[in-house]
Amino acid sequence: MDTTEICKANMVSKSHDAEVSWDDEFQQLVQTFPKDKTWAGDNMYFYQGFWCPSLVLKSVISFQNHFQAFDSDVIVATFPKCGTTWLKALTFSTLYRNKFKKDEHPLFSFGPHELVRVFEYDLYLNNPFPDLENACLYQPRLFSTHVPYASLPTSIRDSNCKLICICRNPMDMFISLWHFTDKLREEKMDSVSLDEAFDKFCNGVCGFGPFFDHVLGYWKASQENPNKILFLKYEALKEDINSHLKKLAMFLGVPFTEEEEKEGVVEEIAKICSFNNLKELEVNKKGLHISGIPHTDFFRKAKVGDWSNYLTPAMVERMEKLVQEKLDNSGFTFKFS
Ligand code: PAP
Repeated sequence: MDTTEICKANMVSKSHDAEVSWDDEFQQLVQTFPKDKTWAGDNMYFYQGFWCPSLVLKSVISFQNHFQAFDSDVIVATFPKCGTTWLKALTFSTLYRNKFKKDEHPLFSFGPHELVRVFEYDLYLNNPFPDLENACLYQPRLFSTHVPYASLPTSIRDSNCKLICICRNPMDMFISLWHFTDKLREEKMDSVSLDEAFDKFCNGVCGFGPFFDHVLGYWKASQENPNKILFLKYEALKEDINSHLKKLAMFLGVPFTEEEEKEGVVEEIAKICSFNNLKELEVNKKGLHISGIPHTDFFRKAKVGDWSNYLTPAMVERMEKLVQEKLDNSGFTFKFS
């Protein structure tokens, strides 16, 4: 073996040692966190004030420790089931609209989750140092996360990168997640009933929850720093997508020109990203999301108020009280129908 080979071998063995010791450290760390189950029966750990699914705890920590944000980065930050898929499609299409020809839109060939990759379930899942330079089709870089604002890597909070958030009323969000975890529950013996899941949800026990802490964390940060964080509501986008697309483009620093508006570019993006269009695209009808869940499971009904078909009057009353208590004096409101 020559000197270079010996050096290389030493480096490999050192990085292997570092990995092993981080694994040991991680296993010990995990033992110290309070534990509960997701609705599908998987473990979750209470880490830094939120319930982190065990699958992504390690990748969340890697993301926190190693991610270096650029000022030009754009990050879609959401609570699960609040409109992530839609917001990814809208942000991608708006930000990069001049990078591809109209009839060659990448959404025709890739799902929104493939085009805007998520830190914890994808990029950092099995790799503390993923190749982020090749993780995005275009520049500036565009990523996503479900991690709460307070637990974001410091470089995201301290840099000038931009965050785009979307929230949704908790009753529709809850029902959406209930359906999403349906198949996962079928496969597990120790999964929970709708009543139990609702009780857990109201008590804040839900992946990336408590829900209200997550939503208010981003909302308050957006109030303090509106140039850095754009906070959107699913129901408001449903009511008027065009004005929200203009707001989004302005926030991203790529406002629609008068000519673009005359040519109907805003309406075109709204149409491409619409539920009916995305749901019917071949690319979204087949294949699996990185988490192993079929792409089709990300497109269900997309209705505001679907909760009324599932929740009992007692559940609704409990949630209304909770909303009142949690949002008291915050100036924040939800639309339920
Ligand atoms: P995620 O956070 O796990 O990625 P997310 O995309 O937020 O999931 O949630 C899926 C919900 O968004 C589904 O709602 P539902 O269960 O009430 O139907 C899904 O139907 C809805 N959705 C997906 N794409 C769109 C879209 N283009 N426009 C509006 N809603 C959408």
